[in-house]
Amino acid sequence: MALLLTSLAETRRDTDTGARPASAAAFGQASRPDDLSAAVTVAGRSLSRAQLVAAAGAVAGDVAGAEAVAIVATATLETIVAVTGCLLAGTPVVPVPADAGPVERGHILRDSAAELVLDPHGPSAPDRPQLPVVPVDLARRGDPPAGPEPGGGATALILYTSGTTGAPKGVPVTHDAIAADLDALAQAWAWTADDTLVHGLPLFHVHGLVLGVLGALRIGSRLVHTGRPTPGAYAAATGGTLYFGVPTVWSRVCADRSAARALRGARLLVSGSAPLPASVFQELTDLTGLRPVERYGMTETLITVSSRADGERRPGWVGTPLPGVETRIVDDEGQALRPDGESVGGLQVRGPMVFDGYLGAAGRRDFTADGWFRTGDVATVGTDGWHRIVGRASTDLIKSGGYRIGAGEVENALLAHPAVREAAVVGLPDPDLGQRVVAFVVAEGVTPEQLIDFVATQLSVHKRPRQVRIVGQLPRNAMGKVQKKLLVD
Ligand code: MCA
Ligand code: AMP
Repeated sequence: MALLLTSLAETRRDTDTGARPASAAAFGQASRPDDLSAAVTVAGRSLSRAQLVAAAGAVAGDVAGAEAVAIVATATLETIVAVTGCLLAGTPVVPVPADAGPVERGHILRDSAAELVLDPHGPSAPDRPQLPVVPVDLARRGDPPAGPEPGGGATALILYTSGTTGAPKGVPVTHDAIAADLDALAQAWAWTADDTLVHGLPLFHVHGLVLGVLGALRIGSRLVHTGRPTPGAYAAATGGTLYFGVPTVWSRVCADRSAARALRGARLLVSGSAPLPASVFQELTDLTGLRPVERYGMTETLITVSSRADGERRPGWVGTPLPGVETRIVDDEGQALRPDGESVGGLQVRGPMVFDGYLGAAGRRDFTADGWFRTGDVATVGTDGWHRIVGRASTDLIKSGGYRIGAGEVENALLAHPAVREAAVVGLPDPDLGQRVVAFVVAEGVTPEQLIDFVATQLSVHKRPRQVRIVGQLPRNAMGKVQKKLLVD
């Protein structure tokens, strides 16, 4: 297989003299001038490629042989070093949102069977006290273990993502899937080592971690992570050519006109993770002179559809399938629909970046017999192959600020509060976040604010309801099922 972190492997080869395994000294020394310049910057702190490889080598020594390693994924250089170290060692990485509350973190650690926790901030108390917690120290130096590279089919990451009900599910993502996706994106976006990638997205999801970190490391472009994805930080990043953001970020950039104008020198602005409103597309174009590239994907499939650097960009449309990807839309019976720009159906995808099934799940329930993954998104495809995402089949998956949030997980968190008798969670349209999480709750002796704080302490903070409405009863049909459509209306 092609090594996932090819450009880092070059750093090792350049500093090594032959076919023997790279030595510790070799990892610590740089022979190319660019190995000494800042390759990765996070919130103003930088590492050269050689420093990154050396510090990651030390981590690799800590984690080699573990079944899986959890990383408390703060937006820091330490997280990038920790992830790189695990990948070099062939150890699956389980990124844990830094603000995950005890319920969410406990589930992720248990379900993934992580054997140790890498924590950039040292040994804080995790929710499984029996797990060893290893700090990440940028000053340490080491070699990855000199064994064979992991097979391309080996799991690189186990990412946790919301389903409609219950706790988040683990998505194993292989080295090969990531490599295939990044190479396809590099082609579509003409992304090269000459680029400087700028973004400030969280490092525990596909967007910020796979595209935003592993993409830069594989392709060899410089990475400037701004710590937070604020308009001011994007504007202040020097030398940026390629910028990533979720629609909320782009809409906030547009609201800060001087920040938007500071991006005029960029090559490509890329939006994804949620629908980019046509009005934001237009405003961004007017302010920056750049028509944003939109792309579509999922944790389970990585990015599968995108517009191209050398092609048209259409507001409201996410482009055409990446090289190697097949898509189709189907009706309720699973019959393929014609790509005529009008028929609306369930979107299914196939390709080398699509996962094989959820961690621990028996069978491939979310795949058709002939291997197509049912995305759960509803789309239309034009005669020219362009895709438009119309919405989601289920109202129980909410996209807020680009985060995928399962209504069931938030409902369960609310029901764990002693004052709550019933709860129904929906996503309502929101001008800033796309959708905002709103909870309708039957409860006594508790305020909406107390319930919002309760969820924020049990789960990741971004999953908290932005609004709680205390009601006398929930609308139910004759079967007793909550009628969420009535709540949304
Ligand atoms: C507010 N805060 C609270 C509470 N209320 N803390 C505790 N309890 C409360 N009740 C604090 C938060 O901790 C935070 O603190 C601050 O208020 C602001 O938080 P919040 O309001 O949640 O942030 P925001 O400004 O609304 O965030 C918008 C955002 C964010 C920055 C756009 O949504 C974001 O980063 N989205 C990116 C999501 C993403 O990467 N998705 C990719 C999924 P403090 O300031 O101290 O932190 S991958 C994917 O979708 C696929 C594959 C794809 O296609 O890419
Ligand atoms: P996640 O697994 O968190 O990556 O969320 C994946 C979901 O995000 C998809 O199933 C879509 O519903 C949504 N999504 C991602 N990119 C886009 C996009 N460009 N336009 C519309 N929806 C998107």
